[in-house]
Amino acid sequence: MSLEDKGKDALTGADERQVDPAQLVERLDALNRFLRVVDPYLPDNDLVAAHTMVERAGSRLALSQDHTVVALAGSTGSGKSSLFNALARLRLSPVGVRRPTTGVAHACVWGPLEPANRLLDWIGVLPRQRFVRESALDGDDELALRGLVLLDLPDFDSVESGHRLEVDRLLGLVDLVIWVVDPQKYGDRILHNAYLKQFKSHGDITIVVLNQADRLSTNDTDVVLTDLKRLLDEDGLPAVPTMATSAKQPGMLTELREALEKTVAERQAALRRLAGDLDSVSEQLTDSIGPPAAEDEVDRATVRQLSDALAVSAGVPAVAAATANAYRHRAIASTGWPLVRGLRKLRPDPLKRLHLDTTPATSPAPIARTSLPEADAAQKSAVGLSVRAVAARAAAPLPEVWAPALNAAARSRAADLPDALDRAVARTNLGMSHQPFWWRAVGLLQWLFTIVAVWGLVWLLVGYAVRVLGLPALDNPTVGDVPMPTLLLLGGLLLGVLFALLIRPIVNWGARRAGSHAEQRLRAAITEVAREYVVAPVREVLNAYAQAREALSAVRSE
Ligand SMILES: Nc1nc2c(ncn2[C@@H]2O[C@H](COP(=O)(O)OP(=O)(O)O)[C@@H](O)[C@H]2O)c(=O)[nH]1
Ligand SMILES: [Mg+2]
Repeated sequence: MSLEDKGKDALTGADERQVDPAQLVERLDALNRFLRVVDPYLPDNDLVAAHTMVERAGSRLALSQDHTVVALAGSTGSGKSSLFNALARLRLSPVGVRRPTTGVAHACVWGPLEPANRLLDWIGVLPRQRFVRESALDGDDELALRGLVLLDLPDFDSVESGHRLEVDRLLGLVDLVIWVVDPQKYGDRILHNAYLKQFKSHGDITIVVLNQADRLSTNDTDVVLTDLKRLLDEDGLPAVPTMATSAKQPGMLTELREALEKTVAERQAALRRLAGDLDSVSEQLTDSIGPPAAEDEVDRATVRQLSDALAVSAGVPAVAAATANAYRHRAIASTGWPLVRGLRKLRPDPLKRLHLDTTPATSPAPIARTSLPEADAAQKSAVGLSVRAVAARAAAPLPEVWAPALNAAARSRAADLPDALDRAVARTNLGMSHQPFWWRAVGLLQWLFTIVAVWGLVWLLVGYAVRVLGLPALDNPTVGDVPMPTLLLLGGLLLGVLFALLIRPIVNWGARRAGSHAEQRLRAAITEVAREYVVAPVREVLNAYAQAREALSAVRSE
């Protein structure tokens, strides 16, 4: 640091930071990104300040950066207008003898007016309140202030409430504020609480002057300045430059002029102001961002609980039971005793009754609809609870402001759920499209037994007819003592019945297996629906949270 710089630092006493414009723009972009990401999810009220900041910063950066807008602010009679005139060395702004004084700001531009006009349009200073301090008039005297745009603000404590609103508006736009206090009112509560404390992230663009110091002895000036510094310390502004000034006493403005010259030369005030705004806005936003949350925050157990509830509401147990019944029904219809088969086939198929196709899932089923009953109230409320549990699980590590968004996301597609579940059930391949090979084999055997029995019966009948008609008797072979036709008839019948009985447990076992296979496939389909309709929207919010978190840390990084 050069000697000259040291001198200047001693002059202002502030620990000033250098703001890199490129970095500032990066931080602003990050804030913009943050807002874009969180806008759909967080309450508008929490974001107003940030939105305003981004917009203001964009406008200010697009306007002249060669100009520094400095406002003189303070309470009625502190001497703002007098200081304004004294600094401009003109009689521009009416010095208040009557109250209330003017409610609009006056501006004085050092250098040509034209380039500053757009800036003043944006700030909202009426053209007729703009004055020019042409350096040409003063030779080199005013050259050091070229680029300064000085504003004389209305009184913040005016009896007209509109004045205060105008002050607040202007304080949000200017690059640097000189608070003008006088020996009587420097401790004013409103000044400290409503204004200076709110400017604590703007210490590097704040100067406090004790005006009317010509009315105090040097000693008293020191005492008041010390007390003023103590108050500023309490306001959270320990490092702001303070100085005694007088609008009346020639020479008592030198320190202030030098501070202004330095500010104008550095062209940093506008950037520092925006950086300070970014600091305080991002500080407020930190409440909305907590620890990192992984997208897979919704754990398996929670998803499982949800898909269980959905499965019940979609009638999965009923369909699984119907599949088992259908297996039994079809098995008996193909492996039973031919007569029993015929009777079986008269009864409806349990799956077809539910309009459940047995076609594999690969075949497109455009109007797939089951005729399962709608979920009842208890099932619906169980689904509601599990959906909320997903939201709650995802919300657990996040700050509370995110809970409503997660809840809304989890329920965003609730209305489409029943249809989606029904479609999923209808499209699931229940594994019932092919007849097992052994059914056919057993079926053939049963036919064989039946043919044998019928053969025996016919033989017996023919033998009987021969006897009745008195024809020469047939020579009936016997096996042991039993005649062959009887053996064939009884053997065929017995084998058929025995086989049917033996097959039963195997059919039952197969039915249970078919039921549980169907249930597994249905559950997989239901879990897909749960993921798509409930978990995915929640993940979207979690993803937004992660992006917002990253963006905010970029805003806060310096
Ligand atoms: N002695 C003295 N009087 C001042 C000084 N500054 C302003 N005044 C007087 O204080 C009164 C209010 O000044 P004015 O500039 O209108 O204050 P404003 O309300 O803050 O704009 C006027 O009568 C000024 O003459 C100063 O530095 N010394
Ligand atoms: Mg005034």
